[in-house]
Amino acid sequence: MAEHEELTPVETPEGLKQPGRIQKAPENFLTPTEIESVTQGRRNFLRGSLFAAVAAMTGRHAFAQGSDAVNAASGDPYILQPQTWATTLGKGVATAPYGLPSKYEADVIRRQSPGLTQTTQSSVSFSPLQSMFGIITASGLHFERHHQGWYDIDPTQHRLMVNGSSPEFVKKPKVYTMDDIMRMPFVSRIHFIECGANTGMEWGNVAVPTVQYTHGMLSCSEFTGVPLRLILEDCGANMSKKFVLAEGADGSAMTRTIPMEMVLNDEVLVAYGMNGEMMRPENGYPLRLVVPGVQGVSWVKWLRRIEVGDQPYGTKDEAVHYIDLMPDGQHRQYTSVQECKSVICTPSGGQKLLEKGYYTISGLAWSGRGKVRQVDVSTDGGINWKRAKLETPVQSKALTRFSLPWNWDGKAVILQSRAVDDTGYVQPTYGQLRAVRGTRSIYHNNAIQSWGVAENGDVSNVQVL
Ligand SMILES: Nc1nc2c(c(=O)[nH]1)N[C@H]1C(S)=C(S)[C@@H](COP(=O)(O)O)O[C@H]1N2
Ligand SMILES: [Mo]
Repeated sequence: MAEHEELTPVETPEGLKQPGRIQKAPENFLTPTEIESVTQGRRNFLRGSLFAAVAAMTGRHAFAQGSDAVNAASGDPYILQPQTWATTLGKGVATAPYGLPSKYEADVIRRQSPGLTQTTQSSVSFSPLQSMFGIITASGLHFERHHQGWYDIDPTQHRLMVNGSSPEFVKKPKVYTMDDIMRMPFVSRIHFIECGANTGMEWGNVAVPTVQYTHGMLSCSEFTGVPLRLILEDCGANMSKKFVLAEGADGSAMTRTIPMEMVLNDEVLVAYGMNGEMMRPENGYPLRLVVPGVQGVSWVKWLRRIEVGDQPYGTKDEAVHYIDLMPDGQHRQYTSVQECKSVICTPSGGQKLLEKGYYTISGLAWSGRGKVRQVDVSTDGGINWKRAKLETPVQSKALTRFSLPWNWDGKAVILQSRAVDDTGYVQPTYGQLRAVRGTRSIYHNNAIQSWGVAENGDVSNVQVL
């Protein structure tokens, strides 16, 4: 049987050029050479990528308006021709023993920000929020933040040690193997993780072009692991001590103070699972701390030690980094909870609305304090607001997907979303945030994001006070 043949690429028929289409950000297109490097070893890739370009233009970013019949009538070859995939044998089962995305999705990848120094070990890759659906981040698209690169640690060589800063704080200090940990009772919970520096460039009025770079240090997964409380009790820890220290096994000496209060309510997990499988090496395999609602840096990866203590540790990543520079020149320390925030992902910066007409505005909202209660969307730069629909069930300290139907009349507009959490806290404007926090901070920017839509349909990052 001959290998799969690609269809001969055909010009997009006029009938397919429908209203209501969104074009991807130009930088989110891959060149054929880049697609080749992603789909290496595939035959006919050039033809395939041409076809991909056509498919991308008319595919899931297109908003069909009941015009299939029109297309057929105008002679759409994709509906009239017998397709290769209907007339030949497909590929065999398990030709891809571990399933991968379609090659036509090769532009949906993590990226380093053009606004940051392109380093390798101590760097960030951002999640492509503009291309994601629902609330779960596919594991291969989970953002990465490493202070000294990542490791694929052999789980048989990984250990977790539990001790006290003073011997009487932990009666039976222990060293656990992965086998020990995985025999214990576990829970699975869906939570977002956001780096405290997410949206940090915007403090300094730097408008990075796409939502991937403004908000992409954000992901949400189902995590599986053992509540830290159980492990501490197993070691006879004195649970009335106020803090624990979490330490990673990598060379960055990542150590963070976690309030015992969070451990006692069973939210902090020693996790090994992510989205139904062992977590990915980039995200801390085989063991990481999950600290729901708290900034990413406290989610210590490659977790190797927990110490029980009676005061905050003030480690380098608590004294020098992840602190908020206030207008009076003082630093605010331990502002760890990620406050309520939201962002529109489509349409968003770098995309283009190709025609006026119907669109579904869609985005994400979250709060480190609990559930999202409400999201409002404005299409006039914050003067009028409409209540968006929230996809249910809304979960605590997890991403929440919102959407709003919208008819674009072809005029220049400014799109915004504003979230409210179940404590009643309302996501601030830039004006409100700067009034308290000044302009020179990096961390914990949860201000309302604005996307300007120009008359020609170009969407760009704009700041509204
Ligand atoms: N051991 C260790 N843990 C770490 C880090 C690290 O460099 N080393 N980076 C932290 C930071 S700053 C963030 S934002 C999150 C990122 O998690 P991710 O790479 O799974 O997205 O991990 C945190 N845990
Ligand atoms: Mo971070």
